[in-house]
Amino acid sequence: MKTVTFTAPVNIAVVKYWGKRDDKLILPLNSSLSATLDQDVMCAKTTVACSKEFKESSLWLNGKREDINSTRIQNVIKTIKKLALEKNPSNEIISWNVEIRSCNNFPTAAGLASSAAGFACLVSALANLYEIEGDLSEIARQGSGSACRSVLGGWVAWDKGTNSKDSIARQIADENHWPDMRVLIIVVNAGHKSTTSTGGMARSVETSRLLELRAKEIVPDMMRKMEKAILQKNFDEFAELTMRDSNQLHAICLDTYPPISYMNDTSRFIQYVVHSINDFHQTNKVAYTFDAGPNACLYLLEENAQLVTSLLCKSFQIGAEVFRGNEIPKLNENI
Ligand code: 2P0
Repeated sequence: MKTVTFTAPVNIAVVKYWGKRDDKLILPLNSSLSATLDQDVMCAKTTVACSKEFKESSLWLNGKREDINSTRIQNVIKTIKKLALEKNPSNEIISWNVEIRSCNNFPTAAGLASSAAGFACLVSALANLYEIEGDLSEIARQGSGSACRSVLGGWVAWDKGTNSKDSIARQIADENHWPDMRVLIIVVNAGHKSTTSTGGMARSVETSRLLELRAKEIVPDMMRKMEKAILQKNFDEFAELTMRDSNQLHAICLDTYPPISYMNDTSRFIQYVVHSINDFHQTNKVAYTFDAGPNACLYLLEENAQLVTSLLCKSFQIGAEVFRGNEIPKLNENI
């Protein structure tokens, strides 16, 4: 029997991936860019074991048995076993059944990049089990698109590429590049989202003309600007681009037919508070971004963390008053 355990971090995109041009290989319509988070806070942990004694292969997610024969899991396992066979045809463990046990230390399928961390982790663990070396992002991508960005640390671009080999992750700056950058995650709802990312983006590809425009005209320019803002550590510019890109994703979701709403009233309240804080200070102190769920990811610098968190808390207290039917206070004057 051979066992390995790996952890892999979540990544939060600032230029979002939304839409595939090839569903099987998971090739995206547009390039995307994200920051990989520190993995001691949010990560997936996966143990893979293989043994001659195992009667069958099995998959366990957060303690619950799941179908190991799902296409994506099988694509990943088969690709890695094929590489392992090419490397060492006499490696007998390749023919043994595997047991995969994975868990997240944060809400699963709540729009917090759980599949990204999960597949990045699975691919790293399997590669280690079968002693495969080299770039793993192409394989992770075939498990879940955004997973290819989680195999690298720091600021990571996923170039849309022209084929499977070059549609991979590229580190644009390492984890030490912007040491005072922080991400604050506000869990608005930890439940499973009603429209999966995969289903949502397929519907957008079919029905949204805005998505076509975004992929062709907008993202290439956005990628250049975002990369530059990150390399120059220009927070004001970075924040505006991040918020615009998030808003565009959710505009596309509304342009999808039937429309998809991932953000809820609490998400929009957070969006409003962030703009109020930035307007009041006449510069961007904080940026929101929302994935395929209502939860908010806020990017901010360490020096503003206390200011922003206390203003958010105050705003939620005011919000509760409003909810009770009291008059809407002017937020700027209250903070
Ligand atoms: C992103 N999301 O760039 C965007 C923003 C959600 C919104 O990547 O079908 O779970 O497995 O390739 O990777 C979520 O999509 O979708 C995602 P599949 P995935 O982070």
